[in-house]
Amino acid sequence: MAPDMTTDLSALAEQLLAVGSAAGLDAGGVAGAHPFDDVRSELERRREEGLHGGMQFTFRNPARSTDPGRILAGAQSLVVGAMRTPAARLAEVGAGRMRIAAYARHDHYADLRRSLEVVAGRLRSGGWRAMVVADDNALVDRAAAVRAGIGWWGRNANVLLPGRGSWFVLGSVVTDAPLPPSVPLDDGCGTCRQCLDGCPTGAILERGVIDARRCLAWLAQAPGPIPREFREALGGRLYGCDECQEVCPVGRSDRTTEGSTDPSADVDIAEVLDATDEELLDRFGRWYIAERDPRFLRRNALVALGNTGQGSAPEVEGRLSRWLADRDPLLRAHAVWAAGRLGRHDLLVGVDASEPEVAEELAAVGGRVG
Ligand code: B12
Repeated sequence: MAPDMTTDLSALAEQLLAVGSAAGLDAGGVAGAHPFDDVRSELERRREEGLHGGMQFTFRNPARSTDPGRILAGAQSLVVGAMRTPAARLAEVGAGRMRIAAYARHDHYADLRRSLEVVAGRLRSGGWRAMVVADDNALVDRAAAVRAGIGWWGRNANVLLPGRGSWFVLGSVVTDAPLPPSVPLDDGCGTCRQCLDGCPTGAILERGVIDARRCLAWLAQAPGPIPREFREALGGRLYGCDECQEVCPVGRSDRTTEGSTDPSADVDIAEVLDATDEELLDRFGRWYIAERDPRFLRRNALVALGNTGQGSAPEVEGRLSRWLADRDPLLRAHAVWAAGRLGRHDLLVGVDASEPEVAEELAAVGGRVG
């Protein structure tokens, strides 16, 4: 079907934003679909400097992830949408529990894509072509949101919405409709640097530049061992880290305490450690889990056990003993660390140290190799 050129394109843009809002989007804007050349060079620079910490995502092919024309040939515009997630709760999680970052407690991306599909449907019904992308490696979502005037680049690298903060997931409809773009916003961070000072590991190197090798959100997702120097800072986190958003003053008054009563905000360490692979993937499989291997969630749970457990409690001793005897050297090594941190060096006698990573952990905690 040929596009309906009788509708004025400004009116169409307004209609699309209204349709998006009615479909559940909390903010929207329109941007041109020309390549994000500055982001491309930034992705390449950070990759060269190792700041990506081995991540693939948008770093894998920056020429592709910064060019909407690769998603839809002849792309002219992006209709960008933001959907609110809960604001993380401000209180600490209880003993024996692990914290889940606000954006990961529910499938907000599915809701976002559904709303964007409604917008895409409106475009298609007018004869235009339209494709939805959200949290897909094909497009740099934050750059699209900034260009569409939804928010500004926060110092913590997140897109900050005026008066509301960064508790939003972002996505776009790529279309060949030449819509008039929205007006980008001015910077709203001013001289504030609470996120730089508040990041538990100093991962925000300078304005908007995250060193993923230090970022707890990435360390909790990345494969391999959690570097020892960051294990205490990981605290009781199972997935994601909200610290640089929690300390941000933008939208603080708009923040609810819904997280404190949300049953999906945290989970028992024991539940994670005792669950089968299948149970873990059933429950958390929509997350990015390296190699789709739930052992990395157990690895995080062992770190949380070491950070928050009571070394003298019989159930903690039981779990430590169970994982100190596990066949997987990654998990045995993290159990060694947890036992050491809880002062249970007595449990380390006889731990199988035939793999170097376990022997190294034992040496680091001063445990005896039996
Ligand atoms: C890789 C990735 C990560 C990585 C790396 C994050 C990073 N900062 O690079 C890890 C795993 C650490 C991560 C963590 C988080 N992420 Co993430 N992540 C992504 C992903 C897949 C790609 C991001 C990317 O391309 N980064 C590469 C770098 C180069 O881009 P950038 O950080 O945006 O850098 C720009 C700024 O520095 C900007 N800039 C900064 N200051 C200034 C000043 C001026 C004047 C200008 C012009 C530019 C500028 O220039 C850079 C280039 O554009 C996107 C989804 C997607 N497809 O886009 C989600 C995404 C960015 N993540 C998101 C979220 C929610 C998070 C977390 C909050 C989740 C959590 N609670 O744990 C944290 C926040 C950590 C943080 N402070 O960044 C949301 C962003 C929401 C928002 N409001 O901004 C996204 C968009 C997912 C989505 N679709 O909603 N994430």
